[in-house]
Amino acid sequence: MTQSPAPRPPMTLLIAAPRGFCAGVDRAIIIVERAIEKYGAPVYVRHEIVHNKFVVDSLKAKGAIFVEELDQVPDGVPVVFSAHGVPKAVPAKAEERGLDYLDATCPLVSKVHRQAERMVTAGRHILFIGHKGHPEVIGTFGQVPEGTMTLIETVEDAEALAPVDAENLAFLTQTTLSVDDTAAIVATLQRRFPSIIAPKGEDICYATSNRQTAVKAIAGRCDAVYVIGAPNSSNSLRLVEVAEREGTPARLIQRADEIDFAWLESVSTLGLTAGASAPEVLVREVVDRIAEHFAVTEEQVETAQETISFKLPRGLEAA
Ligand code: 2E7
Ligand code: F3S
Repeated sequence: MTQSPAPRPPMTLLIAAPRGFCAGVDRAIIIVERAIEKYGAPVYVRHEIVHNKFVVDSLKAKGAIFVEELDQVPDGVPVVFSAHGVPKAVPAKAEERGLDYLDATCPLVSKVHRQAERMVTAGRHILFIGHKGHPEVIGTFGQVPEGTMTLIETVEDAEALAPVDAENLAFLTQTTLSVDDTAAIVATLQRRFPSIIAPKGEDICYATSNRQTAVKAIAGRCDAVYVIGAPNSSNSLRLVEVAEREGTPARLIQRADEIDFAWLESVSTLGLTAGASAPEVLVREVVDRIAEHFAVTEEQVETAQETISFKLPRGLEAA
């Protein structure tokens, strides 16, 4: 007699919304796709267009070639700059070489770039709150002359800073930071340097803050949280931190094959979210894989609705 399979234990999935792709990521991916349609393959892309292997591999399959530096792009082929932005020297070099280039920098990053230029023109020294080595940080530093911007990563950095002219400061931030950590750094700077100029509006973007609010809303009700995203995705890493700070164990996974079922053994409510560069198909893949092991009940928890979209660069609009 064949034995019937053991019943699957119950599992509630609380799925945060908003999650996943933001308007800047949608736009950046479309730019690569349209560039391939317009110019034909291959189209080069400087840096991962967004920090997600699945997205990068899908675009590779369509004819994109990913490189880290412009000098890896052969003469005569078009190149796309990633959503994270590039130092000014990069488009300048592309022009010098006569390369066709398309800039997929998120418009919200470009806005920070323009503010940096304006602040430096006004004679201010900029304190830039961000994570060392991240491409967005490298791109923003590359908008202004060397020595006019200082990186602040932590409250300790803000406390230790000894500026040449404390009366002449401004600050800006990376777009994907922790809202709470940044508020603490800004409070420190404003206490120490009361005349510091703040950015016009918030630099942390709507997508970053909405995803943090959403994961915060579910974390307290969950035994554990999975964030779908890549290890080099700043905004995804921040979502793990936010969940952990609510006292809930949280982990980053890229795809369903990284699910640790031993970790889920004592979990009856699991939170799920995805970073701004992680496509919804990967969320579905994770849900479906969990449903093979558990009797799943899904609940969407929505803390905001997003309607924002960005225009494409001229020449790439739909026909
Ligand atoms: C561009 C910018 O690609 P991501 O994972 O990038 P981060 O900056 O979070 O590592 O996510 C989309 C994105 C976010 N910010 C793209 Cl500046
Ligand atoms: Fe732009 Fe924010 Fe997305 S800066 S690329 S809208 S995460």
